[in-house]
Amino acid sequence: MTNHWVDIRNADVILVMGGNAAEAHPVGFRWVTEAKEHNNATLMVVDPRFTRTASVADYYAPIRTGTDITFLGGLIKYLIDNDRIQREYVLNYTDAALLVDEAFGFEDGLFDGYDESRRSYAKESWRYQTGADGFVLRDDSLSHPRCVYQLMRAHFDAYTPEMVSSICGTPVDRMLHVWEQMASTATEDRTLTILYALGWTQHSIGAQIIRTAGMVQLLLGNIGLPGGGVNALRGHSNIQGLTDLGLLSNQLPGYIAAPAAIEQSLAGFLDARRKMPTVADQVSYWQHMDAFFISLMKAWYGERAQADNDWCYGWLPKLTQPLYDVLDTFDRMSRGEIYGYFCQGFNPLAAIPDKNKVSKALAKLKYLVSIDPLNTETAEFWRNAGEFNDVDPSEIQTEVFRLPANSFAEDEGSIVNSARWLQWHYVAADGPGESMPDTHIIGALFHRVRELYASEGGAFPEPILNLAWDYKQPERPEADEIAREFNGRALADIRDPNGVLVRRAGEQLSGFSELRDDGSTLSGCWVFAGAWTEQGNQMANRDNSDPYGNGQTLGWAWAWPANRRILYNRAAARPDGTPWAPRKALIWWNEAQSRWVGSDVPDFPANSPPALGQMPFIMNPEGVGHLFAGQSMNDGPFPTHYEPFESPVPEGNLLFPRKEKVKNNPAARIFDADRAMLGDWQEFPHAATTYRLTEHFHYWTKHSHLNAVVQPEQFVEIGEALGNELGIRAGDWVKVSSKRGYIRAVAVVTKRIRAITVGGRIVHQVGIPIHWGFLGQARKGFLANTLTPSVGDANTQTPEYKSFLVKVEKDDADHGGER
Ligand SMILES: Nc1nc2c(c(=O)[nH]1)N[C@H]1C(S)=C(S)[C@@H](COP(=O)(O)OP(=O)(O)OC[C@H]3O[C@@H](n4cnc5c(=O)[nH]c(N)nc54)[C@H](O)[C@@H]3O)O[C@H]1N2
Ligand SMILES: Nc1nc2c(c(=O)[nH]1)N[C@H]1C(S)=C(S)[C@@H](COP(=O)(O)OP(=O)(O)OC[C@H]3O[C@@H](n4cnc5c(=O)[nH]c(N)nc54)[C@H](O)[C@@H]3O)O[C@H]1N2
Ligand SMILES: [Mo]
Repeated sequence: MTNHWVDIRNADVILVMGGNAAEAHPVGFRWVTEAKEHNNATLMVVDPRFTRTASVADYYAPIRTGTDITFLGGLIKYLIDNDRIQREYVLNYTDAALLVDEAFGFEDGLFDGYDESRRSYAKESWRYQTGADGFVLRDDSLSHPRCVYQLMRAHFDAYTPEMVSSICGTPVDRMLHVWEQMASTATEDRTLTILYALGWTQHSIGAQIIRTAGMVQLLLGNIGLPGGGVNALRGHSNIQGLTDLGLLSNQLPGYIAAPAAIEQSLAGFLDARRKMPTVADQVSYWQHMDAFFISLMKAWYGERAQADNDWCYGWLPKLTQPLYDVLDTFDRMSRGEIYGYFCQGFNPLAAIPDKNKVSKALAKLKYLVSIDPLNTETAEFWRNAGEFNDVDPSEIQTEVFRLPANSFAEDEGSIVNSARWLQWHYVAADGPGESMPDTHIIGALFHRVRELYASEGGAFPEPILNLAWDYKQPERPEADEIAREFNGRALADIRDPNGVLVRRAGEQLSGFSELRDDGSTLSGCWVFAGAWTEQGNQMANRDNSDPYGNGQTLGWAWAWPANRRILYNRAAARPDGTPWAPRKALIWWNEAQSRWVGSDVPDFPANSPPALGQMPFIMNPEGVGHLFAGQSMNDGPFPTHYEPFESPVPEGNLLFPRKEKVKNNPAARIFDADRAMLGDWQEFPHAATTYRLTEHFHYWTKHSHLNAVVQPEQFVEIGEALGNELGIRAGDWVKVSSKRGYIRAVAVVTKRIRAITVGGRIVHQVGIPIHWGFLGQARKGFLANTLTPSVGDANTQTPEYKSFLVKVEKDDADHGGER
């Protein structure tokens, strides 16, 4: 989230799109209710289904899955055509005025520099023009044909209401109503918050949908203000912490992109990530990359990391293409290229697309380890469960080890929520039986592996043998020890540029401004610096006082970065430092004190006067928000509509009809073997999506008796029109098939899913909850991912779980009762 849960109550308009917050985030959703009650906010929902969130909304609009770029792209055109943008904000705080390279182009659905054989772009022209002084060129009249504003206007010119409606299936009047409400926040005294989750991410164009939302919020002047922002409502309770700490296979802690195979030298690696300002006087905080990275190497390799050995850079793994994400890993595994696999809190047989592919891949392993408090379908992938898991155990030789782990309530530690708050929690009960905290399991495994390397050698022992591991009980690192290490400490006395001592050797750092690039500091995750200081554990803070009455509560827990609650909060004030409107005041320049004051921690130096012109987007070298994404995205600097890889539209991409190459995202992740497993609209005519229910948490609560009672049996949802067409009534059994397999379930025939018109043709949508499987106390069911395709987003490789094709048939056999 750019903002945070409590701050939702400051919004005037709330758009829930690509998520179902009332169902999947029912506790956080109370802040939406508070905004409605106390701020008279308007809540709008855009979803293929009329959801639980829609049921308490002021307005609902249906949409076909996978078409949100079109809906939001149409809005961008609407805002520009009707002059509903926040001009002063756009001119000063975005790149609208910046000029783009002359060679940049977009034609027939493709950006320049596309290489079809590699499914990727060269990106060379995807950049701003710079002058002789090295700074970016601009045209404040916004009329130059190469300025971002004009290029963006041209890019979305085809997204007329009629075109948008014919792609999305949203009726024009519904769409215009939503757009108009959103446009009403272009004024200085109103804000819109956008709440989204996996209805946006789980598409082959997922990251670009979210970018389009970011562009809309920049044009409306809603980023950095209370009640504004683009807010990802995240999934598992600590999944924010997972990405912060770099547990994705292509990241290091603190959002540092991991080194690639072509980056064999440390200097080149740092040069590519160290961003110097490209507009005079800007903060460009990534210019401190060396301090972040070298402090990380000191945390990992301690005394061994020294300037003369490049801080052990040579020991870091270097990424090859494709990456080591789950789609790639299971593809390699299916080709027999992986020997063993560890699942820690992960049930891939249930969670990963194309269950039959995953099942065959697991069977090629020598061994599989499951570290989990519960038994999982993955750990029992070899078990024949009839139709639900139709395998022959005698053909599977994989050895499975199950290591029982504690669950969160049995461990101490921090959990990072969607709002970037690190909140400390304590042990509520000891784990049962032989279960252990995850940290102890990993600690013990690490020591066994290290002993083997020490006694037997191995291909590349140095990084394992030399890893710094200074915990009191080496096999049992404790949460507080790890947390102090993430925060970081001084290894020598630290002085500021004037020679004044800021930190003594051995002391905890107070924040990332104290990190150094000379090896005199250590920090396991630079964005967490400040979480455990000399004043103690800031994550345990529990003071909820709210002196400004706007819910920022700086004394409650600790938010990264620097305990800042709203990112880019400089944008909450005009260029001259005064708030845009009194009711949206957050931080402002106090002339008498010569500093920024207010209810949040300023997102840039607090003593930097407005006259200096430091702009709010401090992580960007230009200091402004990017309407033009430059080279940061793999599939283009501007978002473009592409169809899901399985699309119900015969003409393909209606923006570029019958142009096969740009029917789907030309840079999305797809392997050849999976392409052969895609179905077409003639055989599989219905557009399907998958989703959650409040009563279950993924695949684990079916082990709990009470959850199994409230939501006992697998079902799929279809609209009344499709029910009538196929002669299916509520309670009938149906068979739902895709190119990859089939499931059987009870039909819920509902008014909540309406048939929509796409390209002049009726399309039926089918809803498939994900929670059933062949284990647990609920009735046995099919894994929903039997149906989904193995296709991934071009930037994140997140699978396209939310848009694919199925065929629904009435199933006359009686599968009722306990099976
Ligand atoms: N009770 C419960 N809560 C949970 C979870 C759980 O399993 N159970 N899981 C947690 C996790 S890990 C996550 S990631 C979050 C997920 O939170 P959400 O993303 O909110 O949950 P989903 O139900 O997967 O999908 C949300 C909605 O997206 C809609 N949708 C599908 N395709 C599209 C599309 O193309 N466009 C638009 N606009 N909408 C679309 C679906 O109809 C659905 O209503 O929930 C978390 N919360
Ligand atoms: N079709 C379809 N597929 C999807 C999705 C979808 O919307 N549609 N959503 C996707 C999303 S967003 C997600 S997050 C994944 C979820 O996929 P998974 O994360 O694989 O599923 P879970 O069942 O949430 O969790 C896996 C295991 O973690 C264990 N666990 C819980 N606490 C702990 C702990 O403290 N330590 C350890 N070691 N284990 C623990 C649980 O017992 C459980 O067995 O599914 C994805 N798959
Ligand atoms: Mo998730």
